[in-house]
Amino acid sequence: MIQTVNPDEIIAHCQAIAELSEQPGCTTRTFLSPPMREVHRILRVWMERLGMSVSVDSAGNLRGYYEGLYTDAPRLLIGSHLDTVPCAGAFDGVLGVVLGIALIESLKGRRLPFAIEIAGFSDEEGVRFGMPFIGSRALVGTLDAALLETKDAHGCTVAQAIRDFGLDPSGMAEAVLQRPLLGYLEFHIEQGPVLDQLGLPLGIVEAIAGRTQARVSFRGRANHAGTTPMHLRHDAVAAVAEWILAVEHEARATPGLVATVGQVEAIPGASNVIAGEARASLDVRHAIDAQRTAGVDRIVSAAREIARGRELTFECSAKQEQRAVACDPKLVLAMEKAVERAGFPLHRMTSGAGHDAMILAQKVPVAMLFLRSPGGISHHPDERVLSQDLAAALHTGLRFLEQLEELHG
Ligand code: HGY
Ligand code: MN
Ligand code: MN
Repeated sequence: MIQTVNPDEIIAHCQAIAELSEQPGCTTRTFLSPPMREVHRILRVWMERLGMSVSVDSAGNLRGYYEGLYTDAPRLLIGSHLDTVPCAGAFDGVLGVVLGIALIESLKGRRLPFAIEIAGFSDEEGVRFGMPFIGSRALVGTLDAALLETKDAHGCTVAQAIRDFGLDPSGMAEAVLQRPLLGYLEFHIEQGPVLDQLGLPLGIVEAIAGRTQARVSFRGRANHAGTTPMHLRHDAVAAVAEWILAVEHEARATPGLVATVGQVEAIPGASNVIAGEARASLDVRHAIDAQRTAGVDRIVSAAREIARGRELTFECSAKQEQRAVACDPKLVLAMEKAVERAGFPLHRMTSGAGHDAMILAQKVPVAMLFLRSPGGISHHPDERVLSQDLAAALHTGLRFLEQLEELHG
């Protein structure tokens, strides 16, 4: 096996970066929050030591450039996101950036007939602004003025957050990916149980499931918890509770559909007040768009039914649709050959999680390589990755670069 970067060093890098958090005691790093500065510094030092030129673009993406054999050589983009969900694990997102840099280090200065650009996206999870993929949208040119005016819970816009970080949102055009492009490669933990249950180190992603995100509200009538008889209540929390079970029932009844209510808020939220309003999030996913949208329609109809039966009103808003995305067949084949040449078992799969590759696919062919998630745990501090699977991913990555050399040499 080719001598690559020590996988334990990669784990150590990710764990050190996981300490850079806006929340003491757990890993929370949202769009351009202060700890992101130190993440950029650590990765910049490493990339500059490898002779790469490094910058931060107007959307707060960290960008590293490893020259090819000749100027204006086509480039392969390798990246993932540097932000996290609240109380996250140490590997979701950042592993894809660290593995990309480690792949370049494993080249030991060798130049290829293409350049490699590393992208550490500023925001994929959408935690701060309720809008995912801020960073990667900038690379495909869709982070437009309207999106830059999106406000966070404190009324701060995306554009203002960019200025607060010391960047200039008016330079967004420079963030757009430069052509010619070979494609985009994202290493990512699977974040689910499939590879772990099959006892496999790697998964070749064929497609990424589509997603509908929405905000819903049930409105009834707030009242006194002690004096209001049960048959006279219009309790919004009781309604949303009934609906959440209906959501779960729908998803269990539809093969390949997953649906989650991750946030619930009772208003006014006092223990001795019947809630006049209940707000909740909805996240529905399926590999086939028609199945997903049909599932969403059934879930919303169930909500209207429940509201009507309880004499409440129901509203569904802020829907964001992300269509399912197919990875590029040629790159999937090249990745399959790379896994085989590196000596690992082949397994093609669909990603239930969303990834920046869904956005990059609007502009370039994309490929993803999954690493096993022990216990299938993710978006949680217990998220892990195995050293031997990192070694497998690095070897496969080097073989993948060889495939591209053969194709574009
Ligand atoms: O939610 C997702 O699918 C991704 O982790 N942002
Ligand atoms: Mn995530
Ligand atoms: Mn992720």
